[in-house]
Amino acid sequence: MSNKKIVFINPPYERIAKGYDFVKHITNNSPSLGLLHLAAEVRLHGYLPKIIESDIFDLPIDKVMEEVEKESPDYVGITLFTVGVWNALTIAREIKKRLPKTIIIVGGPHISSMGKETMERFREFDYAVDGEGEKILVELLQVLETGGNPFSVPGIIFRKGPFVHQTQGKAINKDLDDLPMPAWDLLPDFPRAYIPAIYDYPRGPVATIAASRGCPFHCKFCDTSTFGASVRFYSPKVVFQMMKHLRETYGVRHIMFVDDLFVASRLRVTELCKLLIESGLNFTWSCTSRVDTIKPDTLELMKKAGCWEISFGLETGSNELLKKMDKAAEVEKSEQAVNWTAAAGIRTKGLFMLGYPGETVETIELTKAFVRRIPMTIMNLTKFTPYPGSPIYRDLYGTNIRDDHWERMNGMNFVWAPDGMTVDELDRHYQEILMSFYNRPRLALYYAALSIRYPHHVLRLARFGLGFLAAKIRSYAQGRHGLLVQPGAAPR
Ligand code: B12
Ligand code: SF4
Repeated sequence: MSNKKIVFINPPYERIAKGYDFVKHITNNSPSLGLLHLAAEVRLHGYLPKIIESDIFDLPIDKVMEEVEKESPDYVGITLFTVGVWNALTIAREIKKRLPKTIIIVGGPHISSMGKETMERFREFDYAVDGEGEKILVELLQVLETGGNPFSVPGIIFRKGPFVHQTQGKAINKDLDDLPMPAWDLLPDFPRAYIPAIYDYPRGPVATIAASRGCPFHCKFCDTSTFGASVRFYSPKVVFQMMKHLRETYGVRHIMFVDDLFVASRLRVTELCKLLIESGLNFTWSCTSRVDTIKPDTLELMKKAGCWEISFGLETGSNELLKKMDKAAEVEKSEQAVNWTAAAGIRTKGLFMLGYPGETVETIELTKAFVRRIPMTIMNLTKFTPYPGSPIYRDLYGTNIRDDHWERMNGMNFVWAPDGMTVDELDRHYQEILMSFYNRPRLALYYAALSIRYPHHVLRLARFGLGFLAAKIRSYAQGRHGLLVQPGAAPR
């Protein structure tokens, strides 16, 4: 058993443009579940973990550093999404300057997809873990402490002399039930500070759970490099125990299942639903599903068990584009799934994407018509981004894609435009698609009713509105004449 300190960091990343901080009042503030799992596992082996959630608490890099220096840990573990790489690097540089003995370990989706390249490029990271980190991180820490040979640890990347080495294998947990429960107790101000996007849950407190890992599909825009194609599930009993723990310890009332394919196994979903119904705990919950894994009878049972919303990756209203994405789905099937979901009394959140290669004005018109036609309740439109680890990244890399776009890869910037379209045009269509969905009396009535039933959403909206107003006034006071106009730029 070790008693060494390890500080885990979810680095800050750009998800809100400067001057738009007030948007935080309405956006998703989910913690890094990965860090919660890692912290729980290392704690089992005697390590003393701490978690810094810089984005949720608006901590800029100097504040993150203050906290790290205060702890003076033996190890720092940083979770890397592509969008957070540069900020993680700045943090690592500062740690190397101020705490030269601290060993820096990185992992997460960016490492699972681009581990070797990242380690070759950034000497500030000492070790990287490829894939699911729980067991391998502990193995690595033990080797580091006993002066063992890192070549004996599978699935890691490290530097020895001038060379970067990658050991065989990729970390994967075959039996999820073996893992300790995520260390929610280590999250500062949990669950209060970790609220999802406005109107995306009925009432809090809210927590996230990944009830399975892996996805066998190969949609070309999706980065599946961390969990791979083999799907592994927690047993329904263990998922239920986690939910019960969250209710009894923190009063959590709504769960967001973040697994890629929550409904992949009807048997398991049915079993979990039965446990929830029998328990009388009255949880509400939301999950994701493919359109082809859902059936009316399962939906009916899910509704009875508290299912409030299902997110479907609908992507576009064009079959041609779905084919180009290798989505293995059709618009007609999507429509049927959304209709079934609405008929069961469950909300549909449609996940869409704009600007995928092959997008044209015609495919955009099909999407606009589609979003107005289906009984969807909430829409999430991302700007197509070729994330490293996705098959499309490999197709496009070397053409317009450059890694200096990393810090902009948050789904809210167009870092690439399809042939025949400019980013400005795409931005205009982006607004139009959202307006064609939201700007309808049916939706306005629905949200008015929801606000009356769950008034805390209105409070969030009011804070957002006040923030917007204050930012606008500030921008005029500083001579910017608008939020996006930089000082010195001519007013538009
Ligand atoms: C929930 C979720 C979110 C949540 C929570 C984010 C968070 N910080 O965890 C929210 C909504 C905030 C979010 C936002 C974004 N997300 Co997101 N998200 C997910 C989702 C659906 C599940 C993540 C999860 O909880 N998994 C379960 C936990 C246990 O796994 P994990 O976090 O990956 O951690 C494991 C390993 O990665 C590894 N590991 C992780 N960190 C570390 C650190 C060390 C030191 C070690 C050793 C190991 C290690 O070990 C962990 C335990 O096994 C995934 C899809 C997926 N299949 O993973 C996408 C995914 C991670 N998101 C993605 C993206 C792009 C984003 C956004 C940039 C934009 C967007 N589209 O929303 C933002 C940026 C967020 C940020 N930087 O924090 C991409 C990442 C691609 C990439 N290469 O960067 C994914 C993979 C979706 C996809 N298939 O394309 N997301
Ligand atoms: S988009 Fe969904 S179905 Fe497609 S590969 Fe990604 S997780 Fe799997």
